[in-house]
Amino acid sequence: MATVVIVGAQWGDEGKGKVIDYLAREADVVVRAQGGNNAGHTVVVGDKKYALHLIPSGVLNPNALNIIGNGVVFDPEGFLKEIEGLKKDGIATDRIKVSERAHLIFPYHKEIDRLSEEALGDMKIGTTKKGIGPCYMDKVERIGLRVGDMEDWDRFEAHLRSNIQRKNDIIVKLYGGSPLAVDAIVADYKGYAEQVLPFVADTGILVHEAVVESKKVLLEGAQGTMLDVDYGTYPYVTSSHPVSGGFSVGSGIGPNQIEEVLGIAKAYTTRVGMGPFVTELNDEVGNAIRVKGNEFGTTTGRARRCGWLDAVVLRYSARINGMTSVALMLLDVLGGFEEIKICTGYRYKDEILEEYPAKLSVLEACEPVYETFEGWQEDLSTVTSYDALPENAKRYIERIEALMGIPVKIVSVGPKRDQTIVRD
Ligand code: 2SA
Ligand code: MG
Repeated sequence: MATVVIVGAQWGDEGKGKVIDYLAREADVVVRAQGGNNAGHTVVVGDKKYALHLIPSGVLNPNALNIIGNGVVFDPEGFLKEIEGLKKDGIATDRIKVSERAHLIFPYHKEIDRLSEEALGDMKIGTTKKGIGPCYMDKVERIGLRVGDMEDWDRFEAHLRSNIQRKNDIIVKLYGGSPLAVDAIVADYKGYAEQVLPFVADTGILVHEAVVESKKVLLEGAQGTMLDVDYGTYPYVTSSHPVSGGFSVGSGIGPNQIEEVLGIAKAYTTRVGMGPFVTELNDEVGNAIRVKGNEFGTTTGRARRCGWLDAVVLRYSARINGMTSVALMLLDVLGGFEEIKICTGYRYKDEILEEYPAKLSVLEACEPVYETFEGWQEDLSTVTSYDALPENAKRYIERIEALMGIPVKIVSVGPKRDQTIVRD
């Protein structure tokens, strides 16, 4: 392992947390570069389950440096709660650094996220309501406040007061909501500043140095390719770039310094929130997958939509990310089905599409074209080598490799660290 990006190949929740934790045991540095605490990574160590949202999964490795990069939107309240939780479990939090350039999330971002979703009605995105989109909007509008700005308190406070006033105007006049209390927010952030500033650094330098010194650097993706603001199912996307290209900008290294792109794909497909999903199963099979795979959001607890594996998505995802290999997750969940399916193309009017369409109107009219595979009845959760997998499971994996044109290097058969098959 050198400098590796871990990227979600689908709509998030592919099991990235587990792979990151697995690789983070050998990593010197683990970096988050986009998104915020809308992410939810579940990591299982022994019998203990950790739900991480903002802090990189490498925090469970006592030797790794954990970096929240400049591309992240940073909610200090959420961050401090997570720190608190980790401390309670006896996990050291002194190896966490936060970029001074990361943009701060404020209560008005969350409030506007909520009100905007409400106003959209049937057209709502189904966001996590963590204020992610509104915070990135301010960043791009160039009125945002960054973590490092809290160091010059007087200047920060003046800017914050003016921002709250401006946002209150929007909350009241545009959405008919109630204005937020200015002094209370200022006081809260004064408290956060004291607690957060000791973590702050020019993190780009730290990542660069690690790369130059050939240390093992893991760039930890959140969400997934199909939620990318450019490449995902726009507008049903998040406001950042979860694709591999986003990691250079979001962490502060050059694109040529990223050596490997490991895509994480679930053995089936899920998404939370609204938007097109060609292989969605609104039936008993979909339900069975949801229950067996425990497909409920780590951040919001929402039931995830479930369906068969979509190789149109995976091929697209492999291309956009320049994926060099794949980790196939949650394969054990597919055990017990008589037959399982992979979607290899979309039927649209009289055509078969093999490339993922950009237009919602086309996507909504697409029907999946399936290849059907014989299932396996064996329980995979105790299988420790590729050879010991049932033939039908191997056939399924090898077909995925052929469809994506890259090797499946890791197969996961359960949430625990030792339920991981690594192929040479
Ligand atoms: P947002 O809040 O603006 O980023 O929402 C925009 C869309 O992005 C989706 N999104 C996610 N999809 C899957 N997993 C995510 N994280 C949590 C988890 C989700 C949860 O890991 O389980 O707990 O519900 C995540 N974060 C954002 C979101 O559903 C919208 O479709
Ligand atoms: Mg998740």
